[in-house]
Amino acid sequence: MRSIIVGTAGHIDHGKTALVKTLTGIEADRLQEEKRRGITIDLGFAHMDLHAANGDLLRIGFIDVPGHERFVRNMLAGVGGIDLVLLVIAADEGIKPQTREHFDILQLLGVRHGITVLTKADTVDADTLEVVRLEAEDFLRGTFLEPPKAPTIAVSSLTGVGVPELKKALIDIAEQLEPRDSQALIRLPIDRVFTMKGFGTVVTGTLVAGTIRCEEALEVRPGGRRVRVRGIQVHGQNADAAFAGQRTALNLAGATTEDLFRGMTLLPAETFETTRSADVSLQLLASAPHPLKNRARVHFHSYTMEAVVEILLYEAKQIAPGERALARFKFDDPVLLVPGDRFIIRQFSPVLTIGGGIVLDAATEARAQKQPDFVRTLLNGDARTVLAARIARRRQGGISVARLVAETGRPKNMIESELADLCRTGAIERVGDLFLDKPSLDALKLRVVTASSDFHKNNPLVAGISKEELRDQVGASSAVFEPVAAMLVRERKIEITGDVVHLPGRGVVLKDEEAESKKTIENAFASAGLKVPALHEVLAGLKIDTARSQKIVTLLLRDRVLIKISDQLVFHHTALDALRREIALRKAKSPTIDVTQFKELTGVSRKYAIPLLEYLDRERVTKRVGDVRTIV
Ligand SMILES: Nc1nc2c(ncn2[C@@H]2O[C@H](COP(=O)(O)OP(=O)(O)OP(=O)(O)O)[C@@H](O)[C@H]2O)c(=O)[nH]1
Ligand SMILES: [Mg+2]
Repeated sequence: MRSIIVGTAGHIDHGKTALVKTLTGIEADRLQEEKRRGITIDLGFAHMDLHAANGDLLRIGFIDVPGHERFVRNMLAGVGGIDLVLLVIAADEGIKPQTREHFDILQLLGVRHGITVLTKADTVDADTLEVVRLEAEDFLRGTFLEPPKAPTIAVSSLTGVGVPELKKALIDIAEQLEPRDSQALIRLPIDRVFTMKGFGTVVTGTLVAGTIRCEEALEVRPGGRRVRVRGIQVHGQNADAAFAGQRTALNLAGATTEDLFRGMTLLPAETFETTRSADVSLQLLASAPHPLKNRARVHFHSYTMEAVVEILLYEAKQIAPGERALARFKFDDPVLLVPGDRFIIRQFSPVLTIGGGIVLDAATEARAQKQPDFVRTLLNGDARTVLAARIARRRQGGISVARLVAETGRPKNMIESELADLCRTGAIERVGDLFLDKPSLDALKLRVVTASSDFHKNNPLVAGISKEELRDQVGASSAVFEPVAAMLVRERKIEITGDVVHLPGRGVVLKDEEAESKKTIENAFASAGLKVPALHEVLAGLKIDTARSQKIVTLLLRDRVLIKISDQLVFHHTALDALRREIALRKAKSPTIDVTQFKELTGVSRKYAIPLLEYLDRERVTKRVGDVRTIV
């Protein structure tokens, strides 16, 4: 069974609702006020089944929109998800302002299929009908509704004239439509929220992409509330699943009617992010009354959502009526947008549709500055080129598959297969869980090697640069740095010893007398046990100058050959290890030790005993309690 969504469009009172009723038998005007005033105010819904030529069932959902100029914003909430439009023109009135405005909107939203319906055919004679037909033909020239590519059918909802032809035209067009993508990520812009007795919260909308099943966990954006699908209805009938292109009602657990509004979107959980800015391709209608200036504020409509937006033009100071330009939109509040989304802009006062366009990028946080070359690639490039550009934009930061899914709104498996292609061509590379473009990765690798080599030059007596310092210097995240360092090790560009990075074959290069001095210092302390000499005395006995001998000490401390426990006292690590062992042995005899006992145990004077005990406290070998220490 195929499902398609048909929208009505056209001026007030031209017979849209009457036409939907004639086709489906359903009265789409459901509000009291609509019935009283005889006009449509909000969206109306109806449906019918037809049989395609091959006998297949065709389920047609109708979205009936209001024609009144005051309710264009409601019309906008309905037309975002339609496959096909019935442009309604009353034979007794011809083309009127909202015929034009609705038709502008349909074109800006990229609607590509439709039928022009000349309604109220019973109210005019054949000549007048012919005049209106010519007027319509003129109006539609060069558009997706240009006859004879798209049919024009005269209908009377009163007499039923033209209704069979209209149904046949609907079937013909429905058969040519590309089915919507049920494999894509779920996207349901909410158009109604209400409670149903015995069920609780119900939302409705046109499922523009994906498949929703019962019990599915979904997310509402903006806000991020998690909900569970308790029940599904498609065109008023219970269903196990709703597929892209269907009018869908969902009974939701996890949210009340106060939490949900028209304009919110239901999405797969933890997949998308909202944004406060987006880069777009914008077109100003030829009928717009003024040029659009940089920094103008306008109403923004996309699917069922509306917002206020400030327009920052990319290059021009203003856009003239009829022109296109790249722009960055700044939203007052976070919105959910995905590349490829169509939108409409309307000026504030008087409220009037002035333009629209297509969202190119909603992940503008990746670059605070405008990004003209990148945006042009998004506008003109194929899916793979766009993906490569999205990766390159992140430079050495890289980007994960999950982030690419969120940025593009495209399913994971498609992204992964394109990533595999790009990796094969060498344009991008996998780095841990992230993907980097080749030039950024090469530049980062070079920086790591250069920084390591510079460190050796500036610190000849140190084994190498610590990993963390190196990572900081090259400005990489741990997620990128670790795998890149591992790559460089495999490529024999660097070596890593413990936490220290150095170039292969490099490390500390000591001159002969320095090496000899190092041994002298080490021996002096190793043989002293706990009764260590003063460091300055040891250094004074060396053949090298103080600056160099200090560097050697730094090196010994860094490698933890010597350990400094106070400003004055330095010990060889073997002496301290032995001390720990002795303290541990003592614990078997006594759980505590005081200063006097410590002096006896180690044979050191008070001058050494106090700093040593304080060191042991810091090391959590002992714990001071008043005058004694417990052995931990
Ligand atoms: N004679 C005649 N009257 C019609 C026909 N279609 C609609 N009407 C009448 O025209 C009036 C307006 O029709 P609606 O269907 O409510 O018009 P609409 O386009 O839905 O109006 P809005 O939703 O307010 O924009 C009603 O009084 C209808 O009875 C028709 O084919 N023939
Ligand atoms: Mg109506």
